Amino acid sequence: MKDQRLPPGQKPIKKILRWYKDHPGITDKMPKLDLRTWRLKITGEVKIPVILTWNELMKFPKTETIIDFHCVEGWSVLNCRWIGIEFRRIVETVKPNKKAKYVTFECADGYSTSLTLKELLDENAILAYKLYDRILEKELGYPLRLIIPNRYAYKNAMWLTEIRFTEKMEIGYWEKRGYSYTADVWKNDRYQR
Ligand SMILES: Nc1nc2c(c(=O)[nH]1)N[C@H]1C(S)=C(S)[C@@H](COP(=O)(O)O)O[C@H]1N2
Ligand SMILES: [Mo]
Repeated sequence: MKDQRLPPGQKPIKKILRWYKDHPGITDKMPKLDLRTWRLKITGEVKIPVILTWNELMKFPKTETIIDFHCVEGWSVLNCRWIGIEFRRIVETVKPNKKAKYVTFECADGYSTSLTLKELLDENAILAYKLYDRILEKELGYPLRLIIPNRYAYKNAMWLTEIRFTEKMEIGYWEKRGYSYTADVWKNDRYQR
C-alpha cells in the first residue's frame, strides 16, 4: 500500500493551506505567542515534569525531516521539510512512568489532540519550529507544533503549550466531533467507525 505516494482519497496541492486565511480554525482569533513569555509544560505520568522556556527548548538537538502533510479534508502537500526536535528527546528528558500510554497535546487556541506514546516514538514525531528553514508563520502554528507522519493533519497540533502523558486516552477537539482517534492516512481512518 505504501509504495503508492498518495494515501487513498488524497489530492496533491502545492502549499499548506494557512489556518485562518484559507482553512478554518476552531476560534476566530489566532493565538499570537511571544517567545519571552511562552512556556511548554510537560506534565502527567512522567518522573520528571518540566516547564521549558524557548531558550531551554532550543538546547535540544535539532533535526530535519521531510514529511508529507495530509489534511483529512482531502488535500496533501508532499515533501514538507520540517525542522524541529525529535519527540523522543522530550521522552528521554521527562521519563514517562509505566502508566503513560497516551499523550495529549494542548494548544493556545483551546485545541487539543492525542496520540499513543508508542506511535509518537515509532513514527518519529517531531516538535517543529521551522518549515523550509523559515520560522513557522503564525498561521502555521508559531512557535511550535507537532508533526507526525502518516497521520491526518488534525493530529499536528499548532501553538503548543502543554504535552501531557496519560494512562487513558483523552479525546481531542476533532475526535470529539467524530473524527478518527487513530487518523492513519494509509488505512483511510477519517471517521470513527
Ligand atoms: N492548535 C490547533 N492545531 C491544529 C488545528 C487547530 O484548529 N488548532 N487544526 C488542525 C487541522 S484540522 C489541520 S488540517 C492542521 C492545519 O494546519 P495548517 O494551518 O498548517 O494547514 O492543523 C491542525 N492543528
Ligand atoms: Mo484539517
